[in-house]
Amino acid sequence: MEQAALILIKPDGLKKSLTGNILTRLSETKLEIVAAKMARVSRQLAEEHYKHLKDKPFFPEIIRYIQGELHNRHKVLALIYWGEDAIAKCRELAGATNPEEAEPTSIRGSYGRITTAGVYENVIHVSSNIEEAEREIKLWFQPGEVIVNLYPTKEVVKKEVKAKEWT
Ligand code: IDP
Ligand code: MG
Repeated sequence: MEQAALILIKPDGLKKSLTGNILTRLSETKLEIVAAKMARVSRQLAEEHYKHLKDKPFFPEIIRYIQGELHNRHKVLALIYWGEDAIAKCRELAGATNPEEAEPTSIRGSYGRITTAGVYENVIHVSSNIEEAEREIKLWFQPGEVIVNLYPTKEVVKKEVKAKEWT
């Protein structure tokens, strides 16, 4: 089934200059990239993204991690991969959540680590199922930033919205 997956190259992936390597690995899937952008991660976005982990003891640390506080890189590269079995294919290449348990040749197995504070720094986020992918994609991207119509949209007229234009 054709589906979409949200991929984030996390701040450690950016700081370690792994973007090229990770995208090369993901290109093995032959999936299509249908959206990509650098994104700042507000506390609100981070907490919403990881809301299913709110009660975990490591929650405050992963919020700091995804916001770039641990690496002094306050951004992530967000992409949407689209195609046949996109989620399973990307998760397979990413490897297990715990980088020590991940297949050594997987992205997380190759580049991840566990910090002394116990955070799994695993360089990449991949949506875990179709429902989560839809929730996450709607959180990270506006419809106009995606070059295919993934989910139903509606037209709205926006009045007096402050926006920046090139001078
Ligand atoms: P996933 O990223 O493989 O889908 P999730 O359970 O959604 O795994 O966890 C989100 C992120 O939180 C992980 O990618 C990892 O960075 C961190 N994390 C998950 N479980 C632990 C843990 O037990 N200790 C430390 N960090 C964790
Ligand atoms: Mg997850």
